[in-house]
Amino acid sequence: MRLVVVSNRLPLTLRGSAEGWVGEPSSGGLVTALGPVIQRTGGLWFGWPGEGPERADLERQTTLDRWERESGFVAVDLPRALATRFYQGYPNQTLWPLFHQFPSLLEYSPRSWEAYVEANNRFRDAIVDRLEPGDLVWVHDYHLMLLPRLLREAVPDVAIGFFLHIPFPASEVFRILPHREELLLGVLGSDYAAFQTHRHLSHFRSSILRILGLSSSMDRLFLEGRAVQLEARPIGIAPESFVGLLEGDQAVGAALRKLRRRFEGRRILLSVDRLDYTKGIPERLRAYGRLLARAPHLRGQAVLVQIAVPSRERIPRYRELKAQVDRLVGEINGQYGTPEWTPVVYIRRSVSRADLVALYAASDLGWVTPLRDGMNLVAKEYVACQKDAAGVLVLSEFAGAAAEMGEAVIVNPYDEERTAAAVERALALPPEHRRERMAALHRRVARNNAFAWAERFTDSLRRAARSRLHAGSSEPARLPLAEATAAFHACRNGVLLLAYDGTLVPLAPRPAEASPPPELVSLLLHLGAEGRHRVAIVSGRSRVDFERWFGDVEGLWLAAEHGAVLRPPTSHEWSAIRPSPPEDWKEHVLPVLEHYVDRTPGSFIEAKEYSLVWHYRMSDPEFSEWLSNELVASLEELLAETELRAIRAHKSVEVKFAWANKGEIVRHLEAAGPAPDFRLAVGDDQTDEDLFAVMPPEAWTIRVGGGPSQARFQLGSPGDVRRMLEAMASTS
Ligand code: ADQ
Repeated sequence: MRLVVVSNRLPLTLRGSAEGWVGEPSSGGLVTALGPVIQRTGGLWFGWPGEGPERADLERQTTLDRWERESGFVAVDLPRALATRFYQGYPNQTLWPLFHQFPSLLEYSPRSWEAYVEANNRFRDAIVDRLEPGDLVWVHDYHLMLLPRLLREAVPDVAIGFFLHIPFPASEVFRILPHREELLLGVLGSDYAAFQTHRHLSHFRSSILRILGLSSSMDRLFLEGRAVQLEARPIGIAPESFVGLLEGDQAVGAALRKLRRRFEGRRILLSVDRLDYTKGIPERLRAYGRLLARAPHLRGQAVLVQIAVPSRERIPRYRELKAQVDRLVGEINGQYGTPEWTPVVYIRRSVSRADLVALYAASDLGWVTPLRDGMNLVAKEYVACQKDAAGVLVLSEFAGAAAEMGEAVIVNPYDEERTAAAVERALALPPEHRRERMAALHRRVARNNAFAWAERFTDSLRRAARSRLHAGSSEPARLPLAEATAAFHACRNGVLLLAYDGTLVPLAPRPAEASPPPELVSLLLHLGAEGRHRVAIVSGRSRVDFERWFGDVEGLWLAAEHGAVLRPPTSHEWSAIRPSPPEDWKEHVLPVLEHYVDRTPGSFIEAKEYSLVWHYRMSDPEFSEWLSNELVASLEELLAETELRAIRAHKSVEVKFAWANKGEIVRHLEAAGPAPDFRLAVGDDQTDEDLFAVMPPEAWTIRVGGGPSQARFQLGSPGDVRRMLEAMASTS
């Protein structure tokens, strides 16, 4: 299987030089880990190759063609104006600050959103042109969150995975985002979506629940009849590309010796970051200032080496940060520096891999304190270079890396005083103690490396896509509309059983608000063709609701309370399917439900003749979902020896008689006329499964919304059901 990687940048950036167009390689762990897989599987890597020239350039195009031929790197060229609006717009000025929990830095304009959509579409077009059956497509990061869905729509069967490198924010923060629904649905176009940590994954799940109303389990969710697998899959580094240099490279050896000479007798504290406001550089510098203030013995001894690569310099916030860092470095060096000692050595550019490795190895302390970070690879690189050494890692609790690096000294970077104290303590730890911690960290970094990460991701993606293709019985197929319509048109005696809420009408926040529009009633009557076909609404609703909405209507069968009571089309009389049971059971169940109402603001009880329901549609979705499990468990215990059952439905728990189920009603309806030659049953929740279960195999059983079901077919929404019924009514 070919691996097709999609990331916003290609591993090579194209630059014009005196010798013509040249590709400058980027050296991230992503390229190191995925490059060999691309090579081995004859795969492709799609990405932007860097800014293009004003006018078409033949030589440039020839270079790009060669990249594609030789390395599988496919350039997705974006017109200049679009590229600028895209990179400086929605991803970096809207998503980046918001996902890192800086909502006050969020900038948004409709034009930047349009550029985001346009760029994602261009990626889709480039990929679709070159896809082959069996390809595994792996989409990376926040620049391309719409892409999985765009690809799914264009090539429904393709295997698509998505990995988010940056944090996914708490749902309260995420919901601020303009176009939040599109982003979530975009990602859910994939078969498998993975995040750096369980916390990010759980934020994603709660956003899906709160914004799209879709529940998920820990590791998957259903939508549109597909499963999307979810997982936390922390990225690793390629340790050999650091350790290898350390052990075998002469330049690194020389650099290391030079550093040791220069800083002899001193303690090196090292920070390496992109110059980004999420990395906590000013906070760190201030904490260092406090450290020097509180620990005079470190003056003249400690040196903070801060390396910061400028990035996104066209965005004003980044220019401000640069000025702020310059100022803070100046202040500390001015206040504490001596002719023999500079407290902060500040290097504001990219350093070579050799120099970086030497610095990592020579440092006594790795100071990695982002305010928020998806993972933070610097923490892992530092550990990789400290094999058998006694360096200590000071790590922010807000870096994804903290979830895996418990042996580090974990700090809250916003608390500068305590950070300073923690650094002071870390420097004072006995060497044996430091060595032990570092050894444990080192083993983990070596094991959860970039190769293992890539392999596990592709394995999970492959499995997720395979289970979608072979979903078999648990997942109904899409309804072949023309065929169903034709079968109905050809029949003489049809029986049509239709659930109400969530099937004929959308779910309403308050049950009383879900009244049927008049066109729906006439559509249903029309389908009945004056008694030729039996059309029944089969619902858990009470007969009071039915009376209010369908009181004067003649021509429809109405089954209320899941089929406990029935009203035939020609009469206004309801009859019970079984003799009325004594009502005293309610006295036992009601107090239990009331206890849950008291605990769950926004929830309420609906009392019907044959059942009691606890509704929590308007309550906090996560809390009430969790509480409903507890309720069902305690009801099951209470009702064990009775005819009553506790049933879960959409955002509700219902206590009803086991015999009052929708399956019972089928028998009654079939007996009420000639043997049917067409059967249709449409429903959307668990109680409708009783209906599907008693239908013969050739019946048209349809589940509305995703998820496993005994139905043969599925439709997406009540709107789709309406369109189907209209098609059936059109010539009947
Ligand atoms: P970044 O925000 O770029 O990545 P990080 O994980 O720290 O952050 O990676 C930075 C890389 O750049 C490291 O490999 C580091 O060695 C290198 N680097 C930084 N400064 C340098 C300098 N001055 N000279 C040379 N090299 C330098 C995003 C997310 C992270 C996530 C990664 C990977 O923001 O949270 O860890 O993707 O998923």
